[in-house]
Amino acid sequence: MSKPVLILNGPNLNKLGTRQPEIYGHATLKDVEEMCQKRAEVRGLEISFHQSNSEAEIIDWIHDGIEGCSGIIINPAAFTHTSVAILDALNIISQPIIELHISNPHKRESFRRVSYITYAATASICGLGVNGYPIAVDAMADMLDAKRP
Ligand code: CA2
Repeated sequence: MSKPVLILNGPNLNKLGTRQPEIYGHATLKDVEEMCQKRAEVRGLEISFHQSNSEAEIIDWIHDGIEGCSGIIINPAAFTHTSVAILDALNIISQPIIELHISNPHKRESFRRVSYITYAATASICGLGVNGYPIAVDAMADMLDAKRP
């Protein structure tokens, strides 16, 4: 039995769909989880989907993933631009890591152009709206298939 892919979401993403639809769209995080679940079923993956406003909780999930996951898809939200602690946790992970953003941070405020997380990411997806999530699930499935003997 293969290990689940962790899908981790950072601060304020629990409020997705309630404001700034011009940037983030109308889908809620529950809708996003369902999109990921559907794509994961098609690709034969198990996912474990989480959101937290706490940096410590996100780090604890990453630590659990050291032995307990086959890969990590992470939208660190604002922690992208601030958290050396999440970067350090991701650097312990040897499985594939996809950094994901709903918006394209590069065309927004200049502080969003800096990502600490990119240093640990195998790949990054941004600017595709919430469709980036099932695309990330597909990309993760492809990477895991490629690693299989
Ligand atoms: O584009 C992304 O996915 C971001 O990671 C979202 C973060 C932002 O700080 C990053 O620069 C880019 C913000 C998440 C806020 O989430 C909400 C979205 C809509 C409504 C309420 C919260």
